Amino acid sequence: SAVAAHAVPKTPGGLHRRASVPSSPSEFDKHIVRVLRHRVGKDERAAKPHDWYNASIYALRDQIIDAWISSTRRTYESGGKRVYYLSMEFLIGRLLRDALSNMGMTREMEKALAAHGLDLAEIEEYEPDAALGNGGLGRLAACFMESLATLDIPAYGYGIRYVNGMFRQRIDDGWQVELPETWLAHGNPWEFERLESTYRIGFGGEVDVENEVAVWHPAEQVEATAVDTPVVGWRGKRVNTLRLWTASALDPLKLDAFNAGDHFGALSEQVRADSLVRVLYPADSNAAGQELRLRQEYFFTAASVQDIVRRHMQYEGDIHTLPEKAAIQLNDTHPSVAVAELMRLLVDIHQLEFEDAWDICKRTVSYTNHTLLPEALETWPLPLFERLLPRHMQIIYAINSRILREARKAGCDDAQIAAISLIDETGERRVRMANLAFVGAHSVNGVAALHTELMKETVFTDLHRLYPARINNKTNGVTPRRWLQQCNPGLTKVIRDAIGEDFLDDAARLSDLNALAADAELGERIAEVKHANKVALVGHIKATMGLRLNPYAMFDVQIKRIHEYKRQLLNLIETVALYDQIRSHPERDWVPRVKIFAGKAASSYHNAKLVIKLANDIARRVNNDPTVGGLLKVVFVPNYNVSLAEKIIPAADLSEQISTAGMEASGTGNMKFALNGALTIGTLDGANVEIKEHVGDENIVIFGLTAEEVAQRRAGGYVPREVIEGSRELSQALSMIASGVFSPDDPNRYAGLVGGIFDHDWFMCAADFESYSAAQRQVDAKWANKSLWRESTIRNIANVGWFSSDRTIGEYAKDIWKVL
Ligand code: B1N
Repeated sequence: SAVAAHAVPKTPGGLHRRASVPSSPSEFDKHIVRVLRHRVGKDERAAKPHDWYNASIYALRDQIIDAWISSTRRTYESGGKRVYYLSMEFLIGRLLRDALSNMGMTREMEKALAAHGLDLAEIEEYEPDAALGNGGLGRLAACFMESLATLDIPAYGYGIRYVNGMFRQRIDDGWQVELPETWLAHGNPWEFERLESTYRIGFGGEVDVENEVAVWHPAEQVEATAVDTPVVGWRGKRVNTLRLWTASALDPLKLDAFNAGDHFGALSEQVRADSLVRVLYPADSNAAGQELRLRQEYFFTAASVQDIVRRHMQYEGDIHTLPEKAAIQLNDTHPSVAVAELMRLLVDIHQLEFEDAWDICKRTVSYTNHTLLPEALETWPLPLFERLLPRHMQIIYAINSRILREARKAGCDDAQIAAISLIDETGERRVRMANLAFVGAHSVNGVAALHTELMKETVFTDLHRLYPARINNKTNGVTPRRWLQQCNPGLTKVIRDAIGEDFLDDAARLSDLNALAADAELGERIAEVKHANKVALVGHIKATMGLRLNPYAMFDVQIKRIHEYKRQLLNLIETVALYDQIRSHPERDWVPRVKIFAGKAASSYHNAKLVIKLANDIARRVNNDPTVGGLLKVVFVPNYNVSLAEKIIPAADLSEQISTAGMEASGTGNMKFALNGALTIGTLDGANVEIKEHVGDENIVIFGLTAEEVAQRRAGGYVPREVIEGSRELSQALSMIASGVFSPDDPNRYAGLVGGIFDHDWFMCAADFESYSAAQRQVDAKWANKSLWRESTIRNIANVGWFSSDRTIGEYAKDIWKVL
């Protein structure tokens, strides 16, 4: 009985309103109570907050399902092309607020809950984060899913339903401790298991040729079953599907073995299947080299490709039209094996000629590269690949000989051939997943302008020469629904009062704020919202960590995965230098700062974990030093995740985006901060370059070597020791850290970390220190000029609408998928 939201007319003022009845407060309230009784099984008086939480989601879900079904039907009837986004990671976080807001039902839910003495904000806290991702790559996939629905593009996200997503981080005595996160422990009211969408996935075995057709006889098989979650677009226009695969054994319990007393052996197949979907590999911008990871990749990719082909055959009945009806986007190389799997289905099952199959494959598949870090480029030892996927190995050889023939014909020399080959022959032979994705796709895109140029010049030089039209850029974006409207309702309201509502449907319209950039009253109102957000964060940190912070201080924030290239260490060294300066000259008018850090380190990444300990060691010393008083505080907030980001970003004054130039493919946190009115201090790396172009040089603080300069310094005898000796501040800060000022219990703790900077300084912390430090003083000066700071804040908000993932997805849709 719900009104399909996409049918809601647009009133002349540009305002969408829900038509009426089903969601009038009392009706919706009654619905929640009915759901509480019949689905949750609780009486109003006996219901605990968690029961209300479940009832709220179920009630809302009922409305979503109606829109979901009508979206699916609409796609089917239009016979349009579908987009399939294959990703190892979807970092979606909580869904309740997002779904409510996009369905236009936030107020109704608030009122309904209030009628029972409940606060929506408190109910929301019961929802666990769906943390099926590490960082930027996974969060991008989540933003893209939301924008696809918003742009009314029929799309499916395909991934793995990890039982344990990203680990929970506890800080014990300053050290990171990883604990399993059990997000499914209390059930997941958002998901729908689709038993009818089950596929067999094989591993190992051998390949025979029967009647001139290759037949793969896998040694093992598991079943992949679909679990669907609805993804609601803005204003409930469309509801798409996130389809995550779970695994089970064909024969979950071998009863004869069990009855014979082998109780564990009887369950071993199910245990093997479970292991495929048990954990997310907690490595960000780092390749995870274990066999289980390759099994995970093939498991979800094969299930997805089979599902796509099955759907296509069901609706179209002709495999040749696949490229007109399906676009498969590979989110990095993790699903690269899709190229070989699709070829296998086309050649072995649908019996197409290799050349026809190859043409269909290329026209269907496209690939996004997210990193140039050599350690993150996936390659698999050939013997492992061959043992696990013997037929795919044959297909890869066949593709390779075709590609290398093309390369020879185009005049490539031996070195170029070796670089293009799908097999790395330099040491132990390995399969190059990036080359496989590149050749099997019609489009290969980078995620920021600089990154895309560097792709052409570095990892893909020779493939780019051979296929010069293939590489293109799609600068990342973030969804302004979650990253402005939902996380910062205060700012949203101020903007709406200032320029009206158009920006809610088109983030580019935030530019209307430019006319008011110098408006003191607007500046004041935005500052008030920022202050309120800071007070809220101060309350959260007090409640969770017991630390008291001053909301009038500048909140200087670096929150992201802990990685050497992201240079949390540079920030910490500068923090120590500042601390030292304040102690020597406490009489100067220092700008009070709170340095906020948060982020997880991969469990096996020693230096990253040491950086976390260092942040905590520095915090303990600085925060308890009466001579710096309230001028400097350092805080490492544990267990960074999407929900924590939603609390911290709206409260930030300064956004730290300080990676070594050339190493951060794009960054997306940088966009979220600017959208919430923080100024960026950053290097000319990733999307920072484009943020600078959009907000203007006056409204961002840039420092450090450029990517080109970094490459030059690395090539030509960079001697960090000389740089360090040339800077008193830097030498002093490094010697404080190295000598145990912050680690009196273990004075040598940081000797190795600091030694690395003296010896090689691969990430150029020393080279960029002076420039960074000077940039920080520039930030101080700007902060001291209140009206200047406020104007910059407005200029940032006004000019980053372009970084909406709606714009990004619009470009993918037009240029790559051809669906708009
Ligand atoms: O992808 C993000 C970018 O904004 C970031 O700059 C980039 O670092 C990030 C292996 C990765 N690149 N590569 C990964 C993640 C998991 C894994 O197992 C690599 N993540 C990025 C979105 O484009």
